[in-house]
Amino acid sequence: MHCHIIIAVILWSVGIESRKLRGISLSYKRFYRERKSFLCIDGSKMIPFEQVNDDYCDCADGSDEPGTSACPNGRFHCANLGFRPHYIPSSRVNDGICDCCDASDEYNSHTRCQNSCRNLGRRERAEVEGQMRTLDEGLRLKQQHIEEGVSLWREKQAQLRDLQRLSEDLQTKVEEHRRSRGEVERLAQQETRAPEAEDNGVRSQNRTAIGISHTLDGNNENSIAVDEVQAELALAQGEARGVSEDEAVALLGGNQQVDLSRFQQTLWSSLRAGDSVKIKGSRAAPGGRMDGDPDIKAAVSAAEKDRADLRKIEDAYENVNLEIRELTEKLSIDYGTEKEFLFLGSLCLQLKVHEYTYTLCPFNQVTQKSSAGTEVSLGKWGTWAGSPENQYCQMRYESGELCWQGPTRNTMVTLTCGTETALRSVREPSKCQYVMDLQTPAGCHPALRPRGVHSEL
Ligand code: MAN
Repeated sequence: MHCHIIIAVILWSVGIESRKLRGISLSYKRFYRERKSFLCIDGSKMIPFEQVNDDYCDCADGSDEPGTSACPNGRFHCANLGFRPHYIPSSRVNDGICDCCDASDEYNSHTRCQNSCRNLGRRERAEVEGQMRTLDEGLRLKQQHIEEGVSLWREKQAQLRDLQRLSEDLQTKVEEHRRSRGEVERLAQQETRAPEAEDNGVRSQNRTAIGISHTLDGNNENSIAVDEVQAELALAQGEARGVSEDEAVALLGGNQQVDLSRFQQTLWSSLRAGDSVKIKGSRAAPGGRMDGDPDIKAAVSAAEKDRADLRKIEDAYENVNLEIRELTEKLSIDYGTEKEFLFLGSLCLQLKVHEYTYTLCPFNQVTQKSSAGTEVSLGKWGTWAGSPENQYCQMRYESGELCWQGPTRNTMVTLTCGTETALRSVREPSKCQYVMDLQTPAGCHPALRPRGVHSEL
C-alpha cells in the first residue's frame, strides 16, 4: 500500500514535469527549471511554477503558456524529431488541425494526428542530396567553362593584336598608294599646265613613264628595286643579256631602290634614250612609242589596276577596323571574375511559352517571336544586376521595343545553378517587363551547398 502511494506520487510528478515542459525548445528549457516560481521571460512578473502551462495566461509575453492556447501571443515549439523543428502560434494548440509533423500540438484533441516527421525528413534529405549532386556536378562543369573561357579570352586578345597589326600594315599601304597617286596627280597637272609641250610628246612621255614604272614594280610597293630592274630589263645593244646587279644599281642612280619621282630622273632617262637598256622583248625605246602601242596600253591598264588595288586595300582596311571595333566591344564585357560566363556569348537559348518563342542571346539581346511571326526586341545587353554580394546572379537587358501605351521592353535574367545551360522559364509579371530563369553550371557557387536536415534534436 505504502509502495503504491510512492509510485503514484512519482508518476504524478513526472506528468506535471512533462506538462510543464510542453511546447518549449531545448534552448528555452533553462527558463523553466525553477521548481518554486517562474519569472516571465520578459522579466515582467514572477509566478508560482505550477501556473506554467495551466491553461491560464499570466505573463504579458505569453511565456508561461507555451504548451496551451491560453495566451494570444504564445508560441508552441514543435520538436519534430526526424524533420525540422519549428514554432507555431500557441492558438493552434489542440485546435483540431495537425500543425506539427510529430503531432505534439494536438495532445488533447479529438483529431488523430500521425507522426509524419520521419517521412518528411527522408523526402527532404533525398531532395537535398539531389541538390548537392547537382551542385557538385555543376561546379565541375563550371570549372571546365572557366578553363575554356580563359583560353578563349587569350585567343581573342591575340586575335585583336593580330588585327591591330594588320590594320597598321594596311594603313601604311593605303598611305603609300595615296602618295604614289599624288605623284600621278602631280604629273597629270604638269601635263595640263604645259599644253604646248603636248606636241613634243611630254604628256605621252609622262603617261608612259608611269605605266612603265608600274610594269617594273612587280611587287606593287610603289618603288622599283634592283631585282625588279634585272627581272624586266635587258641590254639594248651588243650581246643579248640581262642587266647585272651593278648595272641595275647604276641605272637606279646608285640606289638599291627608287620611288616614281627618282625613277623618272634615273632609269627612265636611260630607257627613253634607248641606247643602253630596253624592256625585255621590246624593240624600241618606250619613249618613242605612240599611245596605241602595247606599252602604252599596258601602262594605262597598270594605272587602272593600281586604282583597283588601292580600293581593295582601303576596303580591307575598313573591314579590319570594323572587326577591331566589334572585338574590342566584346572584350570590354564583364564575363565574370574567372571568365566563367564567356562561353554564354556564343549561345542563343530558346523557350516557347504559349504563343511566343523567346530567344536569349547572352551579352547580346533578347527577342520575342509570336506564332504569327512578328519578332520584337525585349532588350539589348545592359549590365549585371545581381546583389552586391553576387552581382553575377542577374543580367539586365534594356531598351527593347517600345510597348504600346507602355514602357520600353526590358528583361531581367536570373541565373540559377544547374548541370545544363538552358532557358527554364519566362514570365511577364508586369506589362512588357520580362523575367527569365537561365539555368547554367556557371551559376553554381559552393555557397549554395544546402544545409542538411537534422535527424535528431
Ligand atoms: C505583345 C507582346 C506582349 C506584350 C504586349 C503589349 O503582344 O510583346 O508580351 O504584353 O505586346 O502590348
